[in-house]
Amino acid sequence: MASKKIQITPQPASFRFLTQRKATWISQVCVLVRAVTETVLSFKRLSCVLLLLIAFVCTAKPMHANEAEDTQPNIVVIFIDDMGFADPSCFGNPLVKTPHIDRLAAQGIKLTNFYVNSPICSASRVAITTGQYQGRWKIHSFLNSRAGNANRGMANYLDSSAPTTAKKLKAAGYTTAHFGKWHMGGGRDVDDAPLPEAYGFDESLVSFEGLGDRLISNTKGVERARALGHGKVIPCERWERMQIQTDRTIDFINRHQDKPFYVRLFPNDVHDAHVPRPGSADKFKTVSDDPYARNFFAVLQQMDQQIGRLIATIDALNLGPKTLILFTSDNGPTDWPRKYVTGPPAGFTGPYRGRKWSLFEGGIRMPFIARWTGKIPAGVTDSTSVMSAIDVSPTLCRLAGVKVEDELDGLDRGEVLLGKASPRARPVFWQYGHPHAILKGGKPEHQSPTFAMRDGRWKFLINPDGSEAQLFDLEADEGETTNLLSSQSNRAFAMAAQVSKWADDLGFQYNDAAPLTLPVPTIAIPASNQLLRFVNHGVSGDTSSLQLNGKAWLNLPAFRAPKVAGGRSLQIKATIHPSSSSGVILAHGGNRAGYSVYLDKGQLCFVGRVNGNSTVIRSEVVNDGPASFEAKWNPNGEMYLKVDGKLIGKAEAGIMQQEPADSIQIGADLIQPVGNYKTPNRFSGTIDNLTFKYPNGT
Ligand SMILES: [Ca+2]
Repeated sequence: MASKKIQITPQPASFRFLTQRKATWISQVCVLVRAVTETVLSFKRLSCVLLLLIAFVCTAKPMHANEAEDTQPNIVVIFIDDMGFADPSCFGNPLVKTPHIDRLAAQGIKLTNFYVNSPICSASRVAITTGQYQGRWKIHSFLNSRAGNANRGMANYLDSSAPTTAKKLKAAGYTTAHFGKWHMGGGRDVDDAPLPEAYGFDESLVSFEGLGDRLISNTKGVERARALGHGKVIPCERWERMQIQTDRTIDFINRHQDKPFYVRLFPNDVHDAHVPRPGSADKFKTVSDDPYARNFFAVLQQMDQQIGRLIATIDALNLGPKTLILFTSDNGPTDWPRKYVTGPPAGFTGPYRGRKWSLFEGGIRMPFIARWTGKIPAGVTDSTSVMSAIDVSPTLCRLAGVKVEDELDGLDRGEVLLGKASPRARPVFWQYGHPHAILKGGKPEHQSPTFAMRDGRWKFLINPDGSEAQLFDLEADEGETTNLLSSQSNRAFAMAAQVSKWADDLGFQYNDAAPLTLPVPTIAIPASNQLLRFVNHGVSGDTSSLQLNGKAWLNLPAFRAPKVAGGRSLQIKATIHPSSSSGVILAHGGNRAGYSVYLDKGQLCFVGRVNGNSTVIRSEVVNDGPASFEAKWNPNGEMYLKVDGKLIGKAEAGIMQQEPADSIQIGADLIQPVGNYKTPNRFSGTIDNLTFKYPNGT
């Protein structure tokens, strides 16, 4: 196995180089020894020995440098932000062309089974940077403010002791640089994150978020960034960022074309908001009636043009045969629930289910291109080999002849890049969601369980409590539509056991005693920028109108509940048509902390519980409605209730010190009652347009 690898990857190239170099030295030393021996016989040959000695000293060192340059490829990694699998036209964009990316693909290899390790920025960036699962560095989701990070059990930045490709290549003689989005720490109120140079980069120009010299494209952001210090803050327009980042990359390549270099171009495009150069979206009027979509296409096209400029530079310098170029994206395309109001959000996932924030394929399977002229076969598509972003670091290091530590999670996939398809020797695992992130997918069917695993053709997904277990055969069912849990239960059990072992290794909670259960019917309720998928126990209707018959209720498992303790604001709004005089509309409770809105003898009540003490605001009798209400709990501890737009009352409830213990229930309060009523206190009637608001960043 090991010898097979050595034959295929260019590691042997450097091995050959070492062997050749040693052979050269040995032959030169032999010549010297022979000459010295002969000299003993004849002092007349002293001048010859001196000449040989001079030749030896002069030729040995430069030979080393020249050969090293021949065997160490330049490396360019392009990591687009929020670009979907099918956004490049060579991966299936149905509406617009990306000719420069397509040309790169035609000159290299396309992988259609390449995965990032997270469906969100920071976490995905840590994995591709380190070659390790990001959970090892406690960066499970996007990096936020200190409080936002602490609430989710996350670090504020990538520890600078983490292994990185840049450190290893720099140690091997490469000149290194990072231009573009960083988002591995430094920004908002985090001013003590290490600069990119601490991770092995000789040069950098970052953007939101990172420290050191950085591009910032909004006025408030510029002020905030300047207040943080640590580098020059360069204001620019949003549509200028990628051109500047590409300019810097081109300048770096021009300056370092004679020695091995490693450069990362990580644009902020094509992340929303999509703000193209003024006027540049007009040409897409024939493609889409939606101005939002047109803006996206313009940003995508500008990104493609910058990629074209970069590749043209490399080719004009005749660096193609010496330069390995990787091109991919950090996670699937955006999926804000609010975008569905006017049309689908921007970005294409091809045949794949789910988008950003999802462990279904659309969130993590990315378009991937590798080009190395003369080394990587041109125009090839590998549609079987699984490769993951954690594999990028060991693969690049091996191709550069650099040692890779055993503790990396990633595998050397150099042979795949060089055109030899092969199965990945180990499964790939994912964790995204509770307790570090809330699923934000804009459609209920996009939201995935917390854990996922890909092994060969099989994909398995599961929650930490065994729920929503799903097994898919991706070769037969790339859209993840047919759950094989029941028909292939032994395979599912075996994969669940592997997920459990991996979760244990990474320090994630996972209850391996819980039975595997199938997904159950849910109804999604909007909550700020999220959809909360409540498990449906007999409720009729849909998101906009819930009909409860006195037995039906909805339940959001506690692990999915947005956090509310510690002075976060919360707001609940709905219009009710009650057919019973009492009953719980919504309760999120426990006997120490919680809140509930309920009807009591025809009066609407809002109760908050802090340290076991209840505070209640009670309305006049609303009879059978309709009555619209707004219940709000502010971060300063003040609650209020409005009915039909009129303020009913305010109260000082204080601040919950701990999260409510139970799940969130609609239409009943089944475990520990929050209010002064008896469980289950079921509601009959209709609840229309129920929405929550919770703070962002949970
Ligand atoms: Ca991203």
